[in-house]
Amino acid sequence: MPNSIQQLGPSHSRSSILLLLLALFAFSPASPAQQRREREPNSVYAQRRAALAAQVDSPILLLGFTGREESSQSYLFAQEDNFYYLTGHNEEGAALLILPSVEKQSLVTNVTDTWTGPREILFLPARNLKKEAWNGPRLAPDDPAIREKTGFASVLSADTQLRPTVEQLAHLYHDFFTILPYEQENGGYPHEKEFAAWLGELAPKVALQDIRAKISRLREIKSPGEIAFLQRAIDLSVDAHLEAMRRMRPGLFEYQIAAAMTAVHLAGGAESEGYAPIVGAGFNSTVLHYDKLDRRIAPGDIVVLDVAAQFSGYSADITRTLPASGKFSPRQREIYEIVLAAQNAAISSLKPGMTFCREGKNSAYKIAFNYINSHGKDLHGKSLGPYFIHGLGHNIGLDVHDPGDYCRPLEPGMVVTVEPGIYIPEENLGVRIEDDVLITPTGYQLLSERLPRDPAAIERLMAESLTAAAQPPKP
Ligand SMILES: [Mn+2]
Repeated sequence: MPNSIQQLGPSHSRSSILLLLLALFAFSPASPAQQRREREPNSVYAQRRAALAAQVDSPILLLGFTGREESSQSYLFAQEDNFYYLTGHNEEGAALLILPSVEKQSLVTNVTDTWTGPREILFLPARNLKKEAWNGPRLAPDDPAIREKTGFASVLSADTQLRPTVEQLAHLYHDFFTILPYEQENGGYPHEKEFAAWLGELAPKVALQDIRAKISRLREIKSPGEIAFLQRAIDLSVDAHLEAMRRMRPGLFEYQIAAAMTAVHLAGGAESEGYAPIVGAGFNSTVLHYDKLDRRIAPGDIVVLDVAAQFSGYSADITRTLPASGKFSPRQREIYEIVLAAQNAAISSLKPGMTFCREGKNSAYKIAFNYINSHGKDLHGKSLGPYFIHGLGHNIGLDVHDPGDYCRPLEPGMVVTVEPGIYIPEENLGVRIEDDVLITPTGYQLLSERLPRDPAAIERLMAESLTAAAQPPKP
């Protein structure tokens, strides 16, 4: 569509071009929304909001993503994770207000005047038929069944009622809670900055407090519904890794293995990849977040596949390391077995109270690190500890790197990855094995157990498919 501007001859005035640009802006469709296959019951999202409301003494105001976060043509709208966690709402331009469950009168600026409105409000954009002609129907505040659909008793217009509500609250409270901008990876930074600035302008006397840590704390413990979604994402990812084991051949490009895995995810019902697939052969196996995927896999290569699906918003995170030709070399097998034993030692230690901290007596990281550091040597006779260059794992959930503090003791209901690795660039040799684990009251449950890790089992599976491929087709 922007190309049509070039068809305007020089005779057109600047103002007509400006008008055209305005028209394009006004009528250009927002990005289509990513389909989420399933959703938890509304009561689950309501419980999360109630848990948050019980922890604050001032209103919480959150803005969902607008749908203008990216200009890429392949961008599919996907709600901001914290907003989705509290609402299950996956459409553009929504806002959320949660009032504290207990009013503390001392914190209200004018004690004779208190908030008598609803205790929580979902703000949605008004129906826009022009946009719907492009993108399909969206929920709107005046839908007859909007309360049942969203689980909110009060759904108001984001266009006309959000601003006056915020202004009214600004007269009553010293503080608002929102998600304050920070500049870490995946922080949603420009969106947060824009919203904080808007709030600051609208309510200049109100101090903005950060609610992020309180939501993160809730997100660390998964609900049964979240665990079920994660299990579906994990199962699809296991299927994809099994397919990769069957297909792996020297001569294929890394991207062809990734494509075969992605196809399994999508055909099985995944909405998308959990993250950009990593398929790294040879030297690329030592690049942690390798993203080029353009090497032709050579005989004798080792191949790291860190690929997983997203289902209903939740991402798995699984890595396997395969011998390109179907059989590990003695050196590859030696390093593989060290990583596997380190992973087994770390996994079997998992239970409430253990941590992923680098230090401390309950550190599962140290169990893995110490194993790696005391087994095997590099080409110079040195210990392998320095080749384990990342942490032991992280929480997974709505984000493949879900919020969490590595040094916080594990609790039942957390779902974490366990992913030790050894990366020796000098030998073109990287090995990572990554599995997804649910922490239970007494220990752990390995959610990705169906996918072989044992090197002999992997070689057997690869050999079976090579034999099958060598058979003449059945008549
Ligand atoms: Mn990971």
